Amino acid sequence: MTTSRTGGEALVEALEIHGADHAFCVPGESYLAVLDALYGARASIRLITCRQEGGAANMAEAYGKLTGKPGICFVTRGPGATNASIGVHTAFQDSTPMILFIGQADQSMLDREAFQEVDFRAMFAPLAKWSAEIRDPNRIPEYVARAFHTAVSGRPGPVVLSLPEDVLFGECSVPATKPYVKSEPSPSRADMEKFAGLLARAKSPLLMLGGPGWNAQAIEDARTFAQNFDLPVCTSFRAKDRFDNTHKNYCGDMGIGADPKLVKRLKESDLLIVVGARLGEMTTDGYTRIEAGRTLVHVHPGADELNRVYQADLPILSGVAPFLREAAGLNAPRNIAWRESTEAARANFEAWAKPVDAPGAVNPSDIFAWLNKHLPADAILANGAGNYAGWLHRFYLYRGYPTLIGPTSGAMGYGVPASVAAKLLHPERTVVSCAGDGCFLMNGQELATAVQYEAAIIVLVFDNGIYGTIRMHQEREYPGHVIGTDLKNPDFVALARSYGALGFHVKRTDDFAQAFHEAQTSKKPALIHITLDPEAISPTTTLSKLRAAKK
Ligand SMILES: Cc1ncc(C[n+]2csc(CCOP(=O)(O)OP(=O)(O)O)c2C)c(N)n1
Ligand SMILES: [Mg+2]
Repeated sequence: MTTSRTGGEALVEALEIHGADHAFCVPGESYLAVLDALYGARASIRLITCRQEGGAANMAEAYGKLTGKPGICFVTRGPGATNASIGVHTAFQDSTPMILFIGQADQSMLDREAFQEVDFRAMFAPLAKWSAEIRDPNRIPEYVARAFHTAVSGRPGPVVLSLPEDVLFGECSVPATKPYVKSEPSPSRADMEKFAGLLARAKSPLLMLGGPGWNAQAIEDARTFAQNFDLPVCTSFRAKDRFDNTHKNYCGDMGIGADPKLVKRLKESDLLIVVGARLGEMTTDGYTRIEAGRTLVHVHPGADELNRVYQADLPILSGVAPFLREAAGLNAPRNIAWRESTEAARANFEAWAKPVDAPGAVNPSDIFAWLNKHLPADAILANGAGNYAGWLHRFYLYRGYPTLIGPTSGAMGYGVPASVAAKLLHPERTVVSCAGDGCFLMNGQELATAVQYEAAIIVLVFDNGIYGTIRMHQEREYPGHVIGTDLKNPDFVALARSYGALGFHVKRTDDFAQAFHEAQTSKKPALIHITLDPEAISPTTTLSKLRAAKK
């Protein structure tokens, strides 16, 4: 039996063996040999052609978030790779498994600044978990196997592989790779004994959930553990779907603009148990929320994340799932000292998540309250960055996992492509993309991809005519000095229709239900343009209040 095949064929063969079922791309002549091999493999790998590499990379990233398997993205040399870099950055910050393959110039041309030549190893060194260039077609199975393993192991993240043209057209004669097997650290018995001891001595513990490596069993185990010990449970920045927000133990989101009462609880807790989350700038509000004096247990699958900023009293190198399996089996004391405190935490959260008054004819908090009532528990909500996301994350109640796909990197333009990937993976589920007017136009072109592949996403465009987040900071720091933050927008409804999607315009809160219902029953991609009063800048303040505050 001969093993001879082109480099392109060997690469796609390896993808099939490792279980890739989708790949997201913008084509380039630099990797025609891969495209041809994908033609041969079209029954097992669905190739999604996008309109901009930023869209393709974000889709691959969202695929990684939703499946725990590396999202696969193919792009061409310099211009393609630079466009795709945003998705790599997000995958890094979000610990998402992903592999970006880049068509590279022929090796005989390299180091002459050949057409679109970039040293991708150097370019992606600080952006990716690992970046490499394959120089010999016979080493393709080895590199691809390592790429899959690296992307999923420890703290997951993005891998970038550069593929010189001669390597793809060349001959590969080595045997095929074996499928990768994910290895995941578990807590030791000594870890769990120490942990049980700390819990037994605690008076006001708090459990914080987040990060990568979750699955249905881990979600279930987190609930069992929290219930058994009646722990108040919060989630880290953009991880609100790791615990049912309607559960009596859920007490809020430790993201941007977190509930001050929750922050106070964090500061006053004597035992903070962080499972899976990084203790990053957003979750700690600039490294201010966690102070010395409390006992910290930090569970994380990446050794480099433990003790990175905060010295843990008990650092546990473990995936979230194996840790929670053990934690769910711990025996709780009969009398739990903090039971009333947990009830109070829940009452705070319920008050915090109640709709608030807002200036203008559309109140975003009422929109999310409506979605709480009408979306199925498994609906997926995607978002990018902007103040509109503050309304979403304060008022929408996530009830299943995975249902939240939003970047901790704070990348605008993520929501539309991410929701396309989600709908392709879960055609039976409702998938809603939330965007600001600024955010939407950063990757709104992927509405064409949604139409092309019949991915019936529902895009909510919250249009306040400004880059709201920046205007908010501008008014606070330099009141009245408005520059660079006004937007003159297209007619979003006409734009959606020109793509072949449905378009609706919502000018009053009460119009939303009808528009959403029509979008949902149409089974077509749809955009709902929601006009907001720019004054409604956040649930806690208005632009004029901010301006007045400094004067
Ligand atoms: C790719 C990218 N570019 C710039 C920023 C900086 N930034 C953060 S939020 C924001 C404004 C978002 O505007 P919009 O989408 O209209 O939402 P709004 O804040 O108005 O609700 C900007 C420019 C960013 N986070 N990401
Ligand atoms: Mg805006």
